[in-house]
Amino acid sequence: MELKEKIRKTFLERFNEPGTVYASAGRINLIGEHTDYNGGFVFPGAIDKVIMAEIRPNGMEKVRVFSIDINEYVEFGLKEEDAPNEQWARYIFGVCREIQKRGGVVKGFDAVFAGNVPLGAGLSSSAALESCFAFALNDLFNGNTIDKFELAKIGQSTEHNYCGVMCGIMDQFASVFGKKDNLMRLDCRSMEYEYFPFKSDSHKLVLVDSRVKHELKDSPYNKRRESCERVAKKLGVETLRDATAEMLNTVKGEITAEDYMRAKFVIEEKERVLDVCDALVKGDYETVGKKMYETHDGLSKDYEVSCEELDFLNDVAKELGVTGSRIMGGGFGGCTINLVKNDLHDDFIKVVTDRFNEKYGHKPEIYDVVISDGARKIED
Ligand code: GAF
Repeated sequence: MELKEKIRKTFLERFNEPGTVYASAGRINLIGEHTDYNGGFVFPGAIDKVIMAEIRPNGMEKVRVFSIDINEYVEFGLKEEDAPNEQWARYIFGVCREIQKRGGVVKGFDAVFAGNVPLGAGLSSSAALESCFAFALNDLFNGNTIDKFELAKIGQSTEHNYCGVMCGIMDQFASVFGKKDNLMRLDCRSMEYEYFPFKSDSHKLVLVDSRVKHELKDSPYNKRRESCERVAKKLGVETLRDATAEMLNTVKGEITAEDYMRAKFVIEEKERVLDVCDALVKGDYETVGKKMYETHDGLSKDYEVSCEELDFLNDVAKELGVTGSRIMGGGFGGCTINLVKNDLHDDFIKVVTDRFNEKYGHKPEIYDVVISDGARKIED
């Protein structure tokens, strides 16, 4: 059964009357990793995999919500002390609270949701969930008066204040602002952004999901951020966006070797995003791909957020002549994103699947990327 039909049917069974259906998307990121919380550039796009929810105000002071995928039902109130224990419900509770903290209105509602964004794959299922509810609650209770950037920030603050992940703005931004066939370059300092049409006749974007669990909470993600902040402080700049390789070298002896490697990666990565944008405009996919491999090396060796399986996927891609390949998202598992020539596409998928399976005893999931719209109302 299709996602929407499944949600409609379950909602009616549980709550008797229909509500309104909303969705928001997972994301990919072509390049610009761990740059968002350093005030740098990112280059994401929303994809055709979504979290979808049917929602209806219930006239009560509580939220009643059922997750089809987890097969769990949770109720919670709307005051700070009402926070649920279930992690998935905390995302929704956090969104409600963050809207209220900004002076927005949230009243009781019933909801059923499900999704096809693979969990823990680095495709931002949590941002899709937050953005779906932020968008819906803006529509249902606030007459769409909360602007789109604020909706993204509501998702980000939810991660910070209710889920323990000190993430940047990229995932929620992509999920809210995504536009079909377009990537977006976001300057995470000024928050200026630009759409870049991405429809190639010669190449495809392919995700290879190692199915190694990716969980940012309790992962060293927050530690990476702390390293960057320490170095920025040492350099007397607000974020590493304002740092250069020369500046970093002047403090090399005064910071730990680890902090030095983290900052070095971030400083190099912010330049790579700009280079990739220029190359894309010229249709120069070779340069785009070369930069993607450089990012992978940096994430693996300097930022140390890769793992054996992802390095293996990257090696196989390189060996097969894939134009570009790298670990995508926060790291510690999840997917590689691959820029693959059309005539190599089928062979690449076959060989990478077989070789990974041979080595690790399970097949990776393969997803062809379809760049799609972000948060939206699906049906009244
Ligand atoms: C995760 C975070 F949520 C993002 O903010 C970003 O830092 C990303 O990792 C790494 O680029 O997805």
